[in-house]
Amino acid sequence: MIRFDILTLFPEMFDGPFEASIIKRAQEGGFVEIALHNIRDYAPGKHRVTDDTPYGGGGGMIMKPEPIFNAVEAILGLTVPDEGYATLYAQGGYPPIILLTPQGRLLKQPVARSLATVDRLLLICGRYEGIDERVRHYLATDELSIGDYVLSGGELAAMIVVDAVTRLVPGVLGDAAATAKDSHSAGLLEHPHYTRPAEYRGHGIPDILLSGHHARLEVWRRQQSLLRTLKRRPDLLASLELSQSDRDFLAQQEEGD
Ligand code: 6GU
Repeated sequence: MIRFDILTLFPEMFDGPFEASIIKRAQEGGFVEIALHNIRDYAPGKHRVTDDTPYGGGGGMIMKPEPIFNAVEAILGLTVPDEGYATLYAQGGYPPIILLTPQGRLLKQPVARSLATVDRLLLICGRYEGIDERVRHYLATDELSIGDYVLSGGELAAMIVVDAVTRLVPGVLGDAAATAKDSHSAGLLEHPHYTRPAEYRGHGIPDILLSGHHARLEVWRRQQSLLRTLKRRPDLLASLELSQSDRDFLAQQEEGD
């Protein structure tokens, strides 16, 4: 069981995506728990102000540190020491606090796998204009980005983190083998898939799928994965440990070009 605590100014954004499909089932099955916290509820004062203009000018609004520190302290039931949360985190028994920001390290499958090993995760959704640097420095234990493009806020990124991690929690997907074979798990893109009918609008399917030769089918699938990865994402191949037969097959493709 993993518990996600999501700190956001827009909790309503999460309603749809978390109420459907795998994430819904994972919550119902007790595999994950998702708690949404509105940062505004932790802002002091009658007006519950969560942002302010940047020191030194330059325009745009910056998320204030106080509501976020208050929220973390209330949610975790602790006081963040002056030296920062990292000193607590290093003692063990405290959850990671992840800031979603385009400046973070890139979310890749190994990052998701490593997050799936913890029992609690705090996700802080920044907004693009910016977040006071002291949140980064004294609260966050990690910063994640989901890709090299700019979103208006960390909310969609947080949903993606929750999805990528949830499907790795044992029991969430029926078939453990399916997860292992997924694109990027093996570091390769997936081979093509087909289902019935065997002929659709005059388009057939590869003969091997109807042949009943299971060993040959596995070879075909592996080669299709390799071929797809070579053509679409050669960068992925570079960082993989391939078997001799994989390398022979790929070498053959390069000759054919
Ligand atoms: Cl985590 N946040 C924002 N605002 N933009 C992003 C992102 C995160 N990841 C990629 N672009």
